[in-house]
Amino acid sequence: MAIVNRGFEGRGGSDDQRLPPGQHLTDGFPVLSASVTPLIPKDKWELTVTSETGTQRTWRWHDLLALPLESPVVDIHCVTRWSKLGTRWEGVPVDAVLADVDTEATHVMVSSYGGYTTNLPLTDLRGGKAWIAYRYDGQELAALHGGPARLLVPHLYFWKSAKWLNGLRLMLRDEPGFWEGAGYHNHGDPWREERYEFD
Ligand SMILES: Nc1nc2c(c(=O)[nH]1)N[C@H]1C(S)=C(S)[C@@H](COP(=O)(O)O)O[C@H]1N2
Ligand SMILES: [Mo]
Repeated sequence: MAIVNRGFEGRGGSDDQRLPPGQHLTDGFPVLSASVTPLIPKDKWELTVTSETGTQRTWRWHDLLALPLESPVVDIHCVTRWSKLGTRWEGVPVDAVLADVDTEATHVMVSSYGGYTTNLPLTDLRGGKAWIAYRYDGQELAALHGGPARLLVPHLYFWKSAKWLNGLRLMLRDEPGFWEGAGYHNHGDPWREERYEFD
């Protein structure tokens, strides 16, 4: 297993400075799921990356473990107004699964076991800003929180961090995901309070 284990620091400053507008701190770790928790054994888990031309590459559990491991420590912000500071994750940068993908895509549709979807600009997933996380706080990521593996995109509201990650579909045009098609903001930057469609 390749271990790089770069450390990451959350945004600096006092707790207040780290709290985006309209958010409050929580010490717990609330569970927010639009579906029942799908239970995916690791040896059945797959992540399929599909390019805009239809070329697919599927990563299985042992493929994921062979990629460089990073340990981001990040603040997370749910659009329902809770934020949690300094959460400790381990996972693989999304860059690693996109490295060999030949694409002109501008956007990505992320999909989950259970049917959840969320869309992002490709630039929000690249450049060391997003991870495929499979450990949380020193333990295997619990199924309730998206295990075996979830997306972690801490600079956007947490609904973009799809649990039970199963697919990344590269797109030449943007399309709304589950919440984005139901009145939530297309982008979801907590520092700009991009909560709802017309914010
Ligand atoms: N597959 C899936 N991913 C999801 C969700 C979901 O309902 N299904 N909820 C989102 C929302 S709104 C939030 S706040 C976080 C919650 O993650 P947690 O339950 O680990 O706190 O997961 C996000 N990812
Ligand atoms: Mo959320």
